Amino acid sequence: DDLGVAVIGTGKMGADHVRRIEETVSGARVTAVVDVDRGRAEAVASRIDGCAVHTDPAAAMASPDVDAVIVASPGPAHEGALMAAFAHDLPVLCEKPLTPDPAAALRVVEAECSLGRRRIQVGFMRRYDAEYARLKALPDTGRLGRPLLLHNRHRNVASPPGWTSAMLIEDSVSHEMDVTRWLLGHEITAVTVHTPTPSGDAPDGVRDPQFVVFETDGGAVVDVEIFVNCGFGYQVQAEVVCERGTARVGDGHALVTQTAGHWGGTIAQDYLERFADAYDREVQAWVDATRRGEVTGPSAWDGYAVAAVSAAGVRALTEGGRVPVELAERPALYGT
Ligand code: NAD
Ligand code: ISE
Repeated sequence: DDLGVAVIGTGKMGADHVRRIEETVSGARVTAVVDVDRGRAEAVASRIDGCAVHTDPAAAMASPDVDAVIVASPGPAHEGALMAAFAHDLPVLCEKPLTPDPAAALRVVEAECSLGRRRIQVGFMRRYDAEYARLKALPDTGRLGRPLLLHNRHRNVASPPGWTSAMLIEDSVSHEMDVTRWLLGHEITAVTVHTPTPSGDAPDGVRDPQFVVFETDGGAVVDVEIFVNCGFGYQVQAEVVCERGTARVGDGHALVTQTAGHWGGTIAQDYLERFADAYDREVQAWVDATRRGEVTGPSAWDGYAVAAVSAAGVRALTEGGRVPVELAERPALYGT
């Protein structure tokens, strides 16, 4: 039987996950949508036969048609939705961040541990991107040797209304925090944030771009250029520098044209375009694992660790200097 999925939050990401489940993913269908803005949820549900509409996540989870949940509401609403999913014993794909605040993330981790088994996959979709997967496979060959440095560039066309300087760290650089931990297998131990004079195109008071540096417990140094009002495109690039070579992804896989005295190509304009295949693979992997009774992919612990690094990053941004990351002890549920 198809998995009945409730999607909580039908904004940009949630509506795209609904479309994905209906059009691309096999083995699942959307049986309920939830949004505090009922009209928005109704508009999304109107395209799907038999899809219920709710304004309260717990009401959707109580339905016998709901076997699993995708949380795509804003970060501060995640903790409540996750605790409700635990109470209804439902597996969850939770969009990043698990929660923006490490104390809330730790409460989620502790609640999951008291269930005694994993329920949550966190939406760090870059792990499902074909290019990042190739980068992850590389150092395993031993050919390049130990990773020493990881350079990242993360550029968005324009920040949404209401964006703050801290959100560059919490919403955007959080992806590089997960990539660093996953790709290198190191914990991030300290964060430093450098801020050049902001671009004239950044909204008033927003420090954009920022240059963020992580130190890791494996002795690597990682830098991230985050620039969310670059104007020209959505670009995510990563280069790992190892002892005997380097490997790099994200240079663009679009059509390249050459014509009288010029060459060029196109650049994706947002994450839904650049990471379309990654989101498809992420949601399909979640559906497949859920139907097998398993939970795989980035864990609540990974979500907590990123929240802890984000908190250090926001302190480094506001107070200056190098801020150590404070991490709780890793529970046995999440392995070593
Ligand atoms: P959005 O503002 O477009 O949509 C959020 C929706 O949630 C809105 O429709 C809002 O009315 C609704 N909402 C607010 N509070 C709610 C609550 N308590 N219960 C139910 N619905 C509620 O935001 P978005 O850009 O779609 O982001 C949603 C989530 O997806 C965030 O966690 C964000 O970080 C994440 N996201 C992930 C990626 C990625 O690349 N993985 C990209 C963008 C956003
Ligand atoms: C957004 O929330 C995402 O998660 C995107 O992947 C990221 O590129 C963007 O900067 C964030 O705002």
